[in-house]
Amino acid sequence: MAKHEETPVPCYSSLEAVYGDGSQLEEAKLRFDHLKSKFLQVFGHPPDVFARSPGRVNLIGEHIDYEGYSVLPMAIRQDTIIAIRKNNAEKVLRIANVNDKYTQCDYPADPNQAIDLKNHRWGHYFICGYKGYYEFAKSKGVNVGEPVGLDVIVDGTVPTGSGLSSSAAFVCSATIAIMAAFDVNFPKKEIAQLTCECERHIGTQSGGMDQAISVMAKTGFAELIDFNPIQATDVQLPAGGTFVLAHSLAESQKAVTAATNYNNRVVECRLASIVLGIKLGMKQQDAISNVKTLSDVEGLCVSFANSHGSSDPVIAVKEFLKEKPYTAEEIEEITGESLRSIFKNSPSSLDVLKAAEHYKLHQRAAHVYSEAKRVHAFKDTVSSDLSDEDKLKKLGELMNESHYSCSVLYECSCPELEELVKICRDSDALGARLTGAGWGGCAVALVKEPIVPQFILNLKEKFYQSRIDKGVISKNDLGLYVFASKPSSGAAIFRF
Ligand code: NG1
Ligand code: MG
Repeated sequence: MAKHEETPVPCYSSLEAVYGDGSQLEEAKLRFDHLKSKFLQVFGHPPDVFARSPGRVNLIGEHIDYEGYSVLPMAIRQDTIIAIRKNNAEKVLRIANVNDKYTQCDYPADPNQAIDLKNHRWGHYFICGYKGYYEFAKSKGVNVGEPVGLDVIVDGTVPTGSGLSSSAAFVCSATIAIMAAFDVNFPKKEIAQLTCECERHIGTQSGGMDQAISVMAKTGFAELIDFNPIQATDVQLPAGGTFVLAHSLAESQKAVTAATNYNNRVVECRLASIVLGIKLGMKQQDAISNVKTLSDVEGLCVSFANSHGSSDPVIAVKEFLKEKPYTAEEIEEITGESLRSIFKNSPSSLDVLKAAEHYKLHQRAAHVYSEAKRVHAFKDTVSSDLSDEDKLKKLGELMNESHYSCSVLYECSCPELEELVKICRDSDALGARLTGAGWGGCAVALVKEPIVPQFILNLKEKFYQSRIDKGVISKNDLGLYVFASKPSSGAAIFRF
């Protein structure tokens, strides 16, 4: 039997395969019916086909996918559904949304169009998938023919800017919907790779975690995702624990703040790895040309650590990267080349250089290497012969350590997340941490199943009530911001 990730995205003729037979199915039926009637109303004909892809919560392994390290997310039930139909009459991509907040975006049916990053629009994420599909299909020798128009309606339930990957749910469902409209399909792992590259058209130098889990998830399992090549290994979480997601209500707009937040960290990691490479004996030019990520110099760091009786790459970080932030000039002295020249082929990195005052190489590298280890410790704990109770306790500790590292070394937390994580721990979570890119968005807490209702009540009282009183959120919407989550299924196509 082909491995799960080698098989194409499944195509179903009924909703049960994805949404089960409980209350989720009822909700899904309403959404699909609404999409259909809205499609008819906006475009004057019914859609041909639907695609869906879920959001995700990352359990552990933050800001290390783009450094080549494995991560451990699970899909959540919230997803993006897209209804689509080819429109041969007009060479226009008409992207509408069931939510009136997102007004219709029209684009030319041109796979070579540039995305206007200076003017962010929600429809840009669809264009990421559109461009990516054409690039990929051509590379696979698919006869793509002349571009045609597409009529599209989007319905997303993953809260935006929440660290739950609404963006990947959108990009993946868009890409898969476009493929379905053109009657092609590919192995899931190839779609995971392609959609990761697609999303980079929006200007963030993302790793591939979100797209990989959105496309490859399986009901009932978290997945250990490896990169280069992308691979997913099922992880069955211990019985008796539940992951609760809670929104800090600080929205992180990654596409807008990339230069100072997300891409800044990608650049800092690249600089840290080049400097480590040089300090560990590489020629300057070799390091600049060949070292892309911290995983590329891990071997050198470990060899150094070995000579000190350890296998921990952080030993090399402590030895060779100073704790005080580096100025650009200090790094250029080591590399023998200007930072502008090192990043000359990456416009989004040049934006980072413009905005940056200094570079914290020690802290970022220490986070990445230690977080990469925690992911494996998490996986090893799950498959160990500890009791479920002891496993859960250990997983909680690893989550707490991960949060500390994100907050102190990687500095991707924010005051609201700190407050929320503290409240989670004070309310007897076994562990709690920010999830996703950070700078806002959600925390994830591991909670013993029997206390989940009380735990959620505590959060409501200690974190949300004051925000309800101030009118930041409405009491009726609380369920959108704090909820327990089970590992859900990945992308799918529907033809009814
Ligand atoms: P969010 O911001 O939650 O979508 C981002 C990246 C991931 C990963 C995490 C941090 C994108 C699409 N996703 O996730 O690849 O790097 O941050 O672990 O940029
Ligand atoms: Mg995202």
